Amino acid sequence: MVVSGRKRDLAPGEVGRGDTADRLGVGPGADGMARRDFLQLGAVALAGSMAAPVETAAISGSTKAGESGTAGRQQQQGGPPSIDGLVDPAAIDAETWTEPWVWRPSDWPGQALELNVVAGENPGPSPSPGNRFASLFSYGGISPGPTIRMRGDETLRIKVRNLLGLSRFDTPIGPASDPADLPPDRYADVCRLIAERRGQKIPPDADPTACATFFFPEETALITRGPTRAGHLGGEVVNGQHGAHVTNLHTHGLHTEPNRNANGTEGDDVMLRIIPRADWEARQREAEPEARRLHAGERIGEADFEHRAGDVLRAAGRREGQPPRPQPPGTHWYHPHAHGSTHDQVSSGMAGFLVVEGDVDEAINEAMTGSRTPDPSLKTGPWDYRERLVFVQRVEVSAVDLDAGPGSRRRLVPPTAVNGVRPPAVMFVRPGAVERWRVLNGSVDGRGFKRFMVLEGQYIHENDQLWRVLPPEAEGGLRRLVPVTRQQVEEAKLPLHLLALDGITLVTIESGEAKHTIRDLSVRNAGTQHPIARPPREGEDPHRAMLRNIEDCFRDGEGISRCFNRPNEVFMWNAMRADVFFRAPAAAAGRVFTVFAQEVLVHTDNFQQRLQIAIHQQGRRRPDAPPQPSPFNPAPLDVVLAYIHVRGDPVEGGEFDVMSLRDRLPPVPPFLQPIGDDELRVSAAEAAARGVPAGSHRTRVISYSGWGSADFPLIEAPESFVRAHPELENRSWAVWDGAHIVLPPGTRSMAINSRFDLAVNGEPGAPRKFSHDDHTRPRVLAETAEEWALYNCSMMLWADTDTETDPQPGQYGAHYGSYPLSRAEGQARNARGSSFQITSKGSDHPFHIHINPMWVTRIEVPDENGRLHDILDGPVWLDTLIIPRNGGRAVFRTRFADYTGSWIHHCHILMHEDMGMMQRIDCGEDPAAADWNAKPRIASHGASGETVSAIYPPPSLEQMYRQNLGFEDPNPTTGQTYPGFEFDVPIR
Ligand SMILES: [Cu+2]
Repeated sequence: MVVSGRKRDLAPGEVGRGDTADRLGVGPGADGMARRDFLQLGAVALAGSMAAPVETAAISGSTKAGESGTAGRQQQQGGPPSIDGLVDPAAIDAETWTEPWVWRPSDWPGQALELNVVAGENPGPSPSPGNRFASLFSYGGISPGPTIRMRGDETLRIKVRNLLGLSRFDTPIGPASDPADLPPDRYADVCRLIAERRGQKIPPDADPTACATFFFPEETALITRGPTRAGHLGGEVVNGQHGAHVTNLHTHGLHTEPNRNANGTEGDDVMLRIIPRADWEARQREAEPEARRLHAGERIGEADFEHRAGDVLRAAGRREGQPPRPQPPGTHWYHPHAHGSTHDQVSSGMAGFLVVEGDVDEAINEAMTGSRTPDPSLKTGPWDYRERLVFVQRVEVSAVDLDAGPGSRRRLVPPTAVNGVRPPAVMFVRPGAVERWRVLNGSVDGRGFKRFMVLEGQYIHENDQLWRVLPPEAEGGLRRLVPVTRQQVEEAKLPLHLLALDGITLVTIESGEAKHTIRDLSVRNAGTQHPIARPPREGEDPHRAMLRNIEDCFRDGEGISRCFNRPNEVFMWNAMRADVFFRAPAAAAGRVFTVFAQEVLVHTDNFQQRLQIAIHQQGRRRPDAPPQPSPFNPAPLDVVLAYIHVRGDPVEGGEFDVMSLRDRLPPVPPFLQPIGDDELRVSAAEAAARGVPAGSHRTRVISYSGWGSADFPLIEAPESFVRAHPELENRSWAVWDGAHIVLPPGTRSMAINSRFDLAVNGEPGAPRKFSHDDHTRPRVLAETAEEWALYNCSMMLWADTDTETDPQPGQYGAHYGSYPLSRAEGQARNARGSSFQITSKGSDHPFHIHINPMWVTRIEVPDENGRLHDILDGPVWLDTLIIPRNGGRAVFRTRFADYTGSWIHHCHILMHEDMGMMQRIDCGEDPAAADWNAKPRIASHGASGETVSAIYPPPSLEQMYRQNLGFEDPNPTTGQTYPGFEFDVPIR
């Protein structure tokens, strides 16, 4: 492949570099990982070869280090994997299930849990038992961190010490392209430069664009010639990955002080930056006085946190003459949240459970064991009841540390760990036993969306395929593996009961009264078929069949319901928790079950695009050509989480009716009472202060938007812009193939628009990246409630990828001149000509808000014509929700109780957050300073989509395109306006 001087020959429908990354699941809009991670990954597989195609290396990397559940076993490529060494749960003597150690504040009155942040720059075999890989960053060398169990009226003290070294990585200032998405000639320059610096020789016939290596920002800066800022000077006023060694602590799900406590300890303040001591020392050597100053929010080396859980609804308490109430019980978690290093640190395994215990647990414990406070990890009582903590996380197993040395900046495809151990571990249960599992999806990238379920039988996921283990055919023979279809998975699911989502015990409204409840998950959409599980018709090509299945998911409301609401499973996006009851059938002695997490597949457009590419390639292939890689590469990231072996005598208690626990649950506390319309209505005084009609409601509309960089649409920069900004060559524009093309931004275009009420403001302007003092930040009034409508403008684009018939000046990689079309229109054109494909993809953004939970009334997925369909069975308390892509909408109500000050909302694909998809919220006590929008009407769960759209108008395709393509980065030192000129929306 010739790369210099002329356009790289990319066959129509052939995937460019960007798509390779995407196929690995480390690609653009949908995924949390940077492109350089993918390139590192190639480096591992290639072992230094510069000439081998990245695609091949990457795919073999995926197979070697992917999601297989049985590390270290021999694999046969292509056929069934070997059965040798696969655990036989029936043949082992002891449970291998493990959980992190537990810290209870009540055991250590007045003392703090100490969390030491450490790094292994060259993580080797793990010091933790059972862990195949050590974490790069961790709390004290283990992952996950210790489990905190506390009561809802206790105070939690934590000391965080940052033992990491100097933050070295320099951050680009202002416009900067993604180094992995430069045009081929520039990209080749980067590769040559890196090879030179490492003393490597590139063979003359090698394709330098296949350089499977890590991009060093310093070296890239030489190519793009942009200014940078030294790592130890970073600060939170920078978007993009930076400050790799700065840390802090967020208590996810806790309702607590968001800023400093009165006694000087820290609250849940993510603007806090605990900088390494080495950063501080380096700053003292800087000439600039500003650098030598300690900024507000910075702490050197350590910080002391204090969370008073029992301070809930104190204002209401004062009014009623009641003391503050305890924090409602719930399964929460903690993790670092320093802007710029959030993805790297959390995905490295820095996280732990934070369980608040209380009346709900006592009621269940008493019913199950006779004791209100049994040891939750011991099987007790007539049903062998116990709790299990299930922390599921895709772990970045080695150096994603931007500051780690060259030798250690490698990584494998992230394996999924369960409680820090590469699964599957084995649990033992007796027939009829009942367990409560607190499941946490701690994955923070775009491939973390999972369907959690338990399957009848033993399975392994290997060679990109799920296999069921069957007993030997003959005496003395080996167990056998048979491949399993998606429909067989649907049929193998065991019943589950749901107690809580995001740690919050379910609340339902019965005859006007709020009640805690438990949901029997077997009844939801029972008897329907999952569109994706439908087998090909007689003689139908399997790829075409699967493409039709995916399209059917979005065909209409019924397709969406059948696709998103499945029986006996929990759809868990990033950061989500689910408390479920599992009951071993009474007649199950000797049987094996599998705890399983299946990738969601409809949470991005990646899978649909891959199928389109595969079908197009099939159509073009010569009969004698070698077979193409599977379009399912990377295969769905399905993970076997654990095995259950049912053994021993049946439990004494007999068959237990889990739903009977519903009647034992305590009343819903005031903090979790659903937010009624009256709470959204403003008082006369408040209406007067804001100058709005009395009887109005407080509302707000916010949009999340952005594309990845690997498949950013190809657009040309106007000549006037290029002439006016020669300094931005290779930073925001480049010459390629005779055209002036706009370069994909290194921070991607992820951004937020908090002025997106199109009824108030028909032209909402560009979205904005995070800046602490951004004037567009929402201002809310303490002790009131608001209704928020969220839109997701991250959308798919379509283009003809046959550049012979549709020449596109400047086309390279996966960048095409692309158009916003409805899904239906794009699919119709794809059916007419397979070179017309999805070329830029949208992503469902998991929206998370700190401090207060959300009473979520609607999560609406657009069908192929853009009509919105609510996938919620009923309103639910959550602290993280998905805003579905392509113009999807979520609506919630939230109260700003107890705390004033500042906190944030952000995307929980944490790479998106680091890149600026985060916004500060101010909560104050002056009604005139609040900036909600007044509305005569508000939404409800039961309302039609059209009714809600009349209140909160949805964006047009054109408006969505504008939100994704342009953004403002208002940071005072590093900001930019992208792309920097007026652009037209391409229509075709
Ligand atoms: Cu996101």
